[in-house]
Parts: sequence; structure tokens; C-alpha cells
Amino acid sequence: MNITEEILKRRTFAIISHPDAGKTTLTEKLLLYGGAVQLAGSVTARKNQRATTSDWMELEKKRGISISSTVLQFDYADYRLNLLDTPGHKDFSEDTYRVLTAVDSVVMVIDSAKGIEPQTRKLFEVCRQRGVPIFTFMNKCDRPMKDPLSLLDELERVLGIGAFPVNWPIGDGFDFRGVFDRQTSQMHLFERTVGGKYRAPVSVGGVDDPAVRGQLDDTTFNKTIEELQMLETAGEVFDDAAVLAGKSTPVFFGSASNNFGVQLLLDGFLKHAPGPKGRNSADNAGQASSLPSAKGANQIQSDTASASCSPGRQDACPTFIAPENPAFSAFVFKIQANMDPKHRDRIAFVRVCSGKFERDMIVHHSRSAKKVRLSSSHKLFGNERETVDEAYPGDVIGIVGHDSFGIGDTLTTDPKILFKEIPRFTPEAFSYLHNPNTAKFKQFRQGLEQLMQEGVIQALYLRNSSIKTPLLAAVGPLQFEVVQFRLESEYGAASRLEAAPWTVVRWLPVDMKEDELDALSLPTGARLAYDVGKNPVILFQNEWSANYFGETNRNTPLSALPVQTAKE
Ligand SMILES: Nc1nc2c(ncn2[C@@H]2O[C@H](COP(=O)(O)OP(=O)(O)OP(=O)(O)O)[C@@H](O)[C@H]2O)c(=O)[nH]1
Ligand SMILES: [Mg+2]
Repeated sequence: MNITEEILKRRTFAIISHPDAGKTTLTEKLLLYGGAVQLAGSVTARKNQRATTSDWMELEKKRGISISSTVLQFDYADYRLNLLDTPGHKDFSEDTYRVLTAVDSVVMVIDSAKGIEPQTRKLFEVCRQRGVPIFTFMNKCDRPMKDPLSLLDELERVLGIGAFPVNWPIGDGFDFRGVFDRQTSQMHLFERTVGGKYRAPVSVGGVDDPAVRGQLDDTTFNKTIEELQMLETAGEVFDDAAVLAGKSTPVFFGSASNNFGVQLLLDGFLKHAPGPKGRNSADNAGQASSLPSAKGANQIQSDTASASCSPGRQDACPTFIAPENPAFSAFVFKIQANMDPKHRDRIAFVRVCSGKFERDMIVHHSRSAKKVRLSSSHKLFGNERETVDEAYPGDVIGIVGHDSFGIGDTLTTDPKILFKEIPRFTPEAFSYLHNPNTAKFKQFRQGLEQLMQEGVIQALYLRNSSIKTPLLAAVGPLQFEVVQFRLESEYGAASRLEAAPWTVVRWLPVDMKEDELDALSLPTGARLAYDVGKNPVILFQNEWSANYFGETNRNTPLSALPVQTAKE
């Protein structure tokens, strides 16, 4: 197979939504229907039950929530799928947003009883900004759900995206029987299986098929037919171009836990989802000019190359790197350590953007500007890994053995290519982390350093302070719990958290001199500190205090993220 054929085979996508909508459950069922697992696990697995493939972390199994994104690569039909399950909780959203840089489309899961929830809305906005096509799965139709027409209306009203129902629910709640496939005009009626471990038995037939009709009561049948007629009258047709442009989303109904509608989603998705898309490369010469300005709390700063492109600044404009570009190029979007207790190493998750990856190849590493050999490469399936010798655009592979790799780094055979895809978040939670056991100092420090490299948390250092305890900063407080749990379970180091009095951090201009910092007059309770790159920051007790400082010190601009410098 040549490279073009390989590219055409790839589908790389993420499952996203508000917490608890059923992403991990759906992921597991896509694996079941995709033939990648024989028996589906459950997120709330009890004794003797299998846990899901994507929630492999100790703490995830314990809590029944996803904490970290997971990559699952498998073959189905003629496709090679790279599926990424993401955590829904906003405290872990940095991970989810990074994943969105690595995919070409998403499946947005909606709890049909709840409709569009806040976190789904935020993720949707990021997909829209990035131009990522969105497919929608209306999950949990086996529970009393909102009226399907009003769910479509919600998509249009709340998200401002056109909604095209590819299939339609037949009944709901306890009477949810299946879905009508509007493309083939066939009814798919399912039977539940215990725990949804196996594929649900299905009977398929047209609306007039007596075998199918006989399984439905009159009310359910008539309601479905009526609704379908209404949809037909609206006369909309499936518009691939609108889907790819992010103007319309194909909508599938079903129940992930009961396996209803999963096969139709998988096949429908593959039929319409786009293959690997290229990425913009920042011009190396234009690097220093990407100056993120203060954007306020909760704002995400994406270092995409286009941010620095303005008319008349040709040198800083991005170059589009198509997947067919002969040069191999890829970027690191995630780092995770200790995935396999037997190995205790760290994996850099890499999205291939162009060219062909070959094991043992030598590439340019953007951060160190050095040549590195990529010899330990893996295909990933949850926490399982297998050596991979070749990979193509769209693939996500795991590279082991390079401690110098950081999130956002570019790996390429053409040093002119530089991706700046990774968004960054402003921390909003701050806490001291104490090491209560001095004998475990080494483990404590090693673990903390590793978790910082993963981008889970960052450390700040108070200026003119004798306190040796690290001040940690994270997007949300749940990250601290994860850090504590992982320090203990992966490094054997217990820790104690102590709340810090700040809630807002703002970066000062990086070139401020020490005497200029001395001269600043800070509001009550605010403190000066440095980030890991030695860039100065101010910690404020609240937003009001930060705003007050901003207004009274107009010559000292504050920014919600560090301005990129050579120091980083
Ligand atoms: N009734 C019903 N429950 C479901 C369905 N799908 C998932 N669930 C349940 O919803 C809960 C959350 O499911 P998960 O798959 O963990 O949800 P998630 O979106 O991955 O959650 P986070 O990753 O923590 O954001 C679990 O208890 C599932 O068993 C469904 O189709 N019907
Ligand atoms: Mg999950």
C-alpha cells in the first residue's frame, strides 16, 4: 500500500462531552462492535467484572470517572481507527483540549435526559474554533429522555449548529426499542443483554415488515411514524460539505450501556468522517512574535501558528503541511508516566501529521534542536502497548525513552516544520504540597517532577521566600488529588496538601528587572512569584484584586499566560 492509501484508511477522533454522559461506556462499545474487544467492560465494574479499556488508571477505576485521556488504536472494516476517550470534568480539561489538537473529528456525547450541558458547550466551542467536524450521539435513550425534536432544536439554538438526524429513536425509557435508520429506511430493534457485555441481538426490517411491526405497540409505532414524517417534510438532506465545514452535525440516537445504535453510529461515522487533515507549521523565523495578550481568567491561549500571522508579516505566516508532504512530521500532545507498572517509563503521545514514520528513524526535535533516534515506538490500546515499525498521518503512537520530550514539541525530518498546536490554560487552583516523610524526599521530588512534565500541574516559587514547600498551580483542585494519589501509588511518597490563599495568577512582562519588581506596589494579600521558566508572576487573592492592580498600573501589563520567550 502506498502512503496515500494508508492516509485514506485513517480515522482519528475523540469522544467528548460533559462528565458522565457516557463517553467511556460508548468507547468500550465501539471497541466491542469494532471487534477490538470480545467482551465489554463496565465503568462501574464490581468484583469479577471487567473494567473498561480506557479507564485503566487505578484512581479512575476507583472513582468511576475518567481522569486522563486514553488512546485506542484498532482496525475495523477497511479503516485504522485512532480513538481517544477524554475526561469530561473541567479540572481535567487541559488534557481534553490537548487531545482536540491531535484529532480530525469528534463524537460529542449528549445525555438525552439532560440535553446540552456546560462542559459540552465549552468543548464544542473549541472544536468550532479549530474547525473540527462534530458527530453527535444522543445517549441514554433507555432513560426518560427529552423529546428528540427538542434535542435537535437545542443543538441549533444553544450551539448554533445545524442538526441532521441520521437515525431516530423508537420509544424511550423502558420502552426504548431501537432506532430507525433514515438513510436505509430500516427499523433496528434491539434486545437488551445482561450488563451489555455482548452485542445486542437485533432485528431489522422496513416499517411495514410484519416481523418488526409485531414487536411494537401501536402508540410507539404511530408516534415514531408521525415524527419521521415531520422530519421528511422538513426535507433536509445529509450534507457532507456542511458537516466537514462544522455547520451541521449528524445526529445518532442510542444507548451505549445497552449497545443500542452503536453499530449504526460506528458505520455512519466512518462513512462520513474526514481522514487525516494537515496542520499549520509556524515559520521558525516568526516564533518570537507570537505574543499572547492578557485574556482574563478561564481563557485558553492556543499557540497556533496562525495567531502570529498578520497581513504584511509574510515571514510569520504559517505554512500548511499536508499529510502527503514527504517529510515526516509529528507533535507531542500528551505525556504519561508509569502506564505499565512493569516498565515504569514515560510515554510521549505523538500525532503523526505528514510523511511516513519508521522505527529507528532520526528526526529533528524542536525543543532541543537536536537529532534524536526514535527507536522505541508503540501502538497504544489503553495501557497496553505493542511495538510499531511504521505509522502514517493520523496515527497516534507512543514514543518511549526520551526524557527531553515535552508537550507541544515537534519531531520532524524537515527542521523548518514547527507545530504550535497546544493550547495552554491559566491555573485557577493553588496549593502547597508538603512531604511529611523526609526519608522519602527523593521519591517525592522525582514523582512531582514527572507529574509536572506531564503538564498535570505546574510549580511556582514565591519571591524572597524561605519556604521550601512547592506551591502548585493547576486548572482545578481535583488535579491535586490526582497528584497525591499518583505520588503515593506510583512513587510510594505520601504528601499533605495545604490550601494557599490565592485564586488568580497573572504573568508580568518577562523582561522586568529585579529592581522594577521591588518597586511594584501590590494589593493586600498579593505575592510575587516565578514560574518554572523564571518568569515573574503575581498571585492575587481574587479577580477584583487583579483587576485593581491592572487599572492602577497601566504601565505594567498583566497577562493570563506567560509570554513565550527563549527562557521556556
Ligand atoms: N441508563 C444508561 N446509563 C448509561 C448509558 N451509557 C452510560 N451510562 C452510565 O452513565 C455513567 C457514566 O458513564 P461513563 O461512560 O463513565 O461517562 P463518561 O462520559 O465517560 O464520564 P467522564 O469520563 O467521567 O466524564 C455510568 O454509570 C454508565 O453506566 C446508557 O446508555 N444508559
Ligand atoms: Mg469517561
